[in-house]
Amino acid sequence: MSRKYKHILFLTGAGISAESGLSTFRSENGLWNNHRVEDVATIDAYLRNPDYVHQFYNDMRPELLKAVPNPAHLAITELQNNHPAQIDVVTQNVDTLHEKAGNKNIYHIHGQINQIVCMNCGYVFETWSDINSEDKCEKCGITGMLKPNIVFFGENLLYMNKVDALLKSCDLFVSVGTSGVVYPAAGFVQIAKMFGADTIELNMEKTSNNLLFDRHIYGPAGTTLPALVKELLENK
Ligand code: BV8
Repeated sequence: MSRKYKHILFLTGAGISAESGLSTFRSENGLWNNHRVEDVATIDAYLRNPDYVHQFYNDMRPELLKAVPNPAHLAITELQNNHPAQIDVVTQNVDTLHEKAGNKNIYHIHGQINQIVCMNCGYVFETWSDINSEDKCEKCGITGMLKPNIVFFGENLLYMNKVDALLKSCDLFVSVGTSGVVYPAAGFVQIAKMFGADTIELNMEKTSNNLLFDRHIYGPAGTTLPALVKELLENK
């Protein structure tokens, strides 16, 4: 792959944050193994028992607040600072490790743990504190309509128009640390490929999507992504 890339798109998942000590979702001791997804990450669950869902995310916030980026996140900053291509980061992660690493052009398609949205007026604000169903929206004053600004199963993704344009324009699509089972993100590689991008998958193991990638690099992202960035900078 010695193409001179003009537009590189990263799609990241929980695996890129694993070496920062954050749990992934679908490994043996993953986030979902202690909870049924249906009980915490669906809009019905939230409407049925908002405080149970609030507690799940209230418990997650302190861990994500203190997490630090690892060499995988930092490698993207290195590439963005030294490669002439447009470089975008589409992440399924709700942590803020890409921001903490200094990455630019970040799109949190599944939302962010430190953002709250009012389901009455749509007001979005940032906080790392606990929220619960008694809290009032500071914009419209309504109580009990605040929700983590996280995309639950059955909800539409954020930034989809922008991401659609990025997928059609990129000439290199790099997936990092995602099992490729959650849609529509799992289908992004297909769109990029259809529009002519080279596709590379960095993961710990083969994923359900692997036939769609031209190249596979298995191993911890903290090691494999810096090596790929070095290769891209040698061919810029
Ligand atoms: C939608 C928020 C339209 C909560 C999340 C049937 C078939 C196909 C699709 C569907 C279907 N039924 C329903 C659907 C749609 C559904 C879906 O895809 N379901 C799947 C599970 C079957 N999708 C949706 O509902 C989406 N919305 O479609 O809207 C719509 C509208 C109305 C009605 C219907 C449809 C919404 C999807 C978003 C859901 N929210 N999270 C939270 O984050 O707390 S999803 C959740 O999974 C996270 O966001 C996470 O980011 C995402 C993907 O998980 P991964 O990041 O891939 O993590 P995972 O643990 O799975 O994998 C980690 C990988 O890293 C592993 O492969 C591992 O090997 C690797 N790894 C580990 N360590 C390392 C590493 N790699 C490198 N280095 C390491 N060190």
